[in-house]
Amino acid sequence: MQKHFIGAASDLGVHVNGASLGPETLFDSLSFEDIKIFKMNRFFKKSTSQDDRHKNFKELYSYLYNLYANIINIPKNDLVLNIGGDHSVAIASALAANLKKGPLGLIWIDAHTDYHTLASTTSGNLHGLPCAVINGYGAHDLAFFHKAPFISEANTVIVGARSIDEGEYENLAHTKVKVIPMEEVFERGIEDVMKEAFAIASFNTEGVHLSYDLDFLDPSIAPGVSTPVKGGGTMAIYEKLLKIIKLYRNAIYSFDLVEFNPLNDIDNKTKELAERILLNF
Ligand SMILES: [Mn+2]
Repeated sequence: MQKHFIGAASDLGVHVNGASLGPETLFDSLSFEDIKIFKMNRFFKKSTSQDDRHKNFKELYSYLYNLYANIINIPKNDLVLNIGGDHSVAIASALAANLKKGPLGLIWIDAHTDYHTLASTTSGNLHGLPCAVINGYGAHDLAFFHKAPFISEANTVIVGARSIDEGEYENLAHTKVKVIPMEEVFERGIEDVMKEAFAIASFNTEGVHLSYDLDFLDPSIAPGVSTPVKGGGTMAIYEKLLKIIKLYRNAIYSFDLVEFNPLNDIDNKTKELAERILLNF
């Protein structure tokens, strides 16, 4: 089985710049053979208006469509490792994976739930929507290019959430998505939580799309992200999670590593953690 490293070099989904530099910075020091980087249109000027509730929508839509179309053409049984970029790029990777191999389950490791819709977002930053879009929840305008089924809410687990907006609570309350907040990760341990997550995501599915947002980790060990939230995964949790990913390797059909922002990194801390996650595959 061949591995394909995709550099989803876009930060169109977030008001902070820098996540678009993530893939190149990471691939710089690693010697992966099959790498393809998708850059943003360098002539496009990102929207910064506070009043813009759907920032960079058209540009992001075209970006995702192109990424999706490319991932679909990767042979079905090869492993796609999609490196962001902000988390909106997971819309392309997860839905392409579900089209090729579905029905898949979804495990979303993240400080945020990313469960806004175009109607509920208050910031207008579209990296706050991808988990909902992948479930086909609400108006999934960001994924009109995707005609095949979405990933079932009942097979979706969000792990590590500790920053959930009011609108997201309301959206999630209408779904069967299992949310395991960071507090619960500390209480039960990451092994127990991930065991449950894989059980839910694997139930009657053909595999799991695992989406790892680096802001799941505490900013003290991983400062190089765009939207850090205190109270996240410790170094011990990070190490355990590496082993868990290895243990469940066969259940993982495709993988995202997102939100690495080199401009916010300190002493390459985040870069080194991200590199080790990729080398783990
Ligand atoms: Mn996220």
